[in-house]
Amino acid sequence: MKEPLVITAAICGAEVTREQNPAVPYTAQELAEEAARCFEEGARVVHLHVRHPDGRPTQDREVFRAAIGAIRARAPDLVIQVSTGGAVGMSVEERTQPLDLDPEFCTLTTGSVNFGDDVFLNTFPMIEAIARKARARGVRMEVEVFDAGFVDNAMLLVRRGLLEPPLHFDFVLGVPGGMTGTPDRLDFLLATLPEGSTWMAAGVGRFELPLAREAIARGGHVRVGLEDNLFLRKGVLAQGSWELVREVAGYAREAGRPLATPAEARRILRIPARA
Ligand code: KMH
Ligand code: ZN
Repeated sequence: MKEPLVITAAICGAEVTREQNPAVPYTAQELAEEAARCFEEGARVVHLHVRHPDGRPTQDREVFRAAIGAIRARAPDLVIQVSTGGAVGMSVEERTQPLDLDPEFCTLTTGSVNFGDDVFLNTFPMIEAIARKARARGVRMEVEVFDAGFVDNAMLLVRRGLLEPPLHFDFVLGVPGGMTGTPDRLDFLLATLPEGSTWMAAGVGRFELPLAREAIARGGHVRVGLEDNLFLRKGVLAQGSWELVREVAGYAREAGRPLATPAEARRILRIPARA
């Protein structure tokens, strides 16, 4: 049997707005509603950012606490992955607040990258501080790869004792300023992966759905959602991240990949069971 597919839903992000797509959730209740719908469509992980009620991104611990509580109430089996990336320009202290809540899973970006007209800054001292805090609290990390050297940087952190293999990688491809989202870029990154790693692909913008198919065909996992892409098809806004999850679940069916159960998703991602 083929490896079950883990779909992550990136439902909110820090950059996309309701002006661009009215389905972008901001409040705890909206995030929970969207997360639950994504779970029903087959997502097993929600990649979580939070917002102030007016849509401004924040990494405030209490805003995360409210969102996580609301999501757990609606979809108790869903893995909640908190962002430590936040929005460009945030400090490490700001970005790492959700780790205080002992989440199951978090992100760790292992390099800096041009991000549109901005820079998503992750110096080694910043990366190490985030990894140290996650490690100290026993939070499983997903390495976010926006550009070619980020896998090598992650291996440097392994040598420094801050990350423990086998690692799990997310190739976020198609950000203007980072690596583009074509199959040859995916293949390049896969060739650099250390033995035993798990991985998924998150195509940005028009790369999202084509890259999902490529990842499924190569035995990887997939992230989709409004954080990365607002459209179901050219010119057609997605009604929510759940619709993008539904689309990918259809690709999995066509490819003969079963969708992971919540328990399988935790096993595949090596997320320890928590009390
Ligand atoms: N919002 C981006 C600048 C993450 O969540 O860990 C960073 C980001 C990565 O979204
Ligand atoms: Zn994110």
